[in-house]
Amino acid sequence: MKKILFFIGFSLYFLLPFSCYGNELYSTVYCEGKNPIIIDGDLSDWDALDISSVPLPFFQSKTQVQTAPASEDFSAVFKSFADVDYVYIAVLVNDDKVIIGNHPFSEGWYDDSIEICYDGDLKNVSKPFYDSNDGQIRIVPNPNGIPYVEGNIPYLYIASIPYYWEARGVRCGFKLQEKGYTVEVAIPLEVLEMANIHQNSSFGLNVMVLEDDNEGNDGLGEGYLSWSYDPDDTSWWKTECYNRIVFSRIIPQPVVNSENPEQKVRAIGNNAWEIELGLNAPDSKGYNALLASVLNDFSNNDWSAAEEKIKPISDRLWAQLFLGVIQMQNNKFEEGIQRFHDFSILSTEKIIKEWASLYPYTVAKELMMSNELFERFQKRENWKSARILHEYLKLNPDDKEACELLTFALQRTGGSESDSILSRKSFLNRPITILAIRRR
Ligand SMILES: [Ca+2]
Ligand SMILES: [Ca+2]
Ligand SMILES: [Ca+2]
Ligand SMILES: [Ca+2]
Repeated sequence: MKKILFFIGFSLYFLLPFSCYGNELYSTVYCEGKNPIIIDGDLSDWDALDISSVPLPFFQSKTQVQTAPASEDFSAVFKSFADVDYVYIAVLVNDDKVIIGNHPFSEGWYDDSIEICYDGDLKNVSKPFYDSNDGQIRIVPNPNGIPYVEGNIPYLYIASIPYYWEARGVRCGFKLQEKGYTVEVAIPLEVLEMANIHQNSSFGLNVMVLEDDNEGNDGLGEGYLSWSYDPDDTSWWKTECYNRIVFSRIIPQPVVNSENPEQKVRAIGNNAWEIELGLNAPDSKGYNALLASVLNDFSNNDWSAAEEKIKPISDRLWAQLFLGVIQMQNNKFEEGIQRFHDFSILSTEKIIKEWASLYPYTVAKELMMSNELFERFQKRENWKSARILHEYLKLNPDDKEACELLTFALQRTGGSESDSILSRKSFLNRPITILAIRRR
């Protein structure tokens, strides 16, 4: 007996680092037809489903105070089900102070916000990056409570692009409540690469809720709650720790007595940049197949093929920004940066403007600094960073931080400090080929 116990203990010791801690199952219902749920943040339409809620048990602090907050200060549960088109997730958050709308696009995690991290097939989960059926969907309400969708897209350096998730057909709603808030999300099955839902279909998931109560702590929040145990906070770039949702019980097709009113998520002005979003006529029906093939190009590092596919989509806002990101990834820095610059002038939405104008600088910084990025790509790219900053400074010559970062990037490439500063001064009006000569 002792020997057996020893053997089990011994095996666990070796298995633990490789298998992930997250293997909890949430068993729920699915519907073979269309469910008439309205994605508006109001969860009263979920009552008829009679499904259980799951608490988010793990709290990770971002401050000196490590104890978990009281439940009325910060606690959350979620529930989920599916129909023929979507997986639906609802999150109920108790929060005594709801802080929203303070940060530019892609930095919503500094405020109160929700992250849905998924893995459509849970294959090869120890890989240090997302594959095409993995992703992070972050729901971030703007100051008026209208939610934006942020979140990392597979294979890209910095991969939160305005309107991308909406273009894929992801829909979300947010509603302030007396003691917190509620969020409702619909994710098209195509995004999860699930052809349909049948009995015991499953996919990987972590649900996280980020807490900010005062905009203190350098703008960072107090901490976050997580459904799966993810002590190193890796869910935003790999899927190793995710739990699993299983659709184990079919429910009858509900009676749909009237057409749903069109759920306009957001309209942004009345010009060529406009994107129309409706729950019943999602953009995704037209573009999800194309975007799936673009993600496949990404996985093969074929950025030019991806660029050619997105370029013809000239009347969609998301495509304009997505194209810029692909061009940057494809070393077309001048073209890409010009695109973001133009966009930051044209756009009428403040938080997207800020995102676009800062995007090249943020990528340059990320290419040198981030440990997570290093783990994902196994390299730092100082030269790429320097070239991006060079192009960026041509359009933003007064940006001191970018100037300093360029010096730093050049030092990292092996030049001496004086050499770097000299080069930096000569940068602004010289063609990029000057840089190429210095390359080792
Ligand atoms: Ca609803
Ligand atoms: Ca709170
Ligand atoms: Ca996957
Ligand atoms: Ca809060």
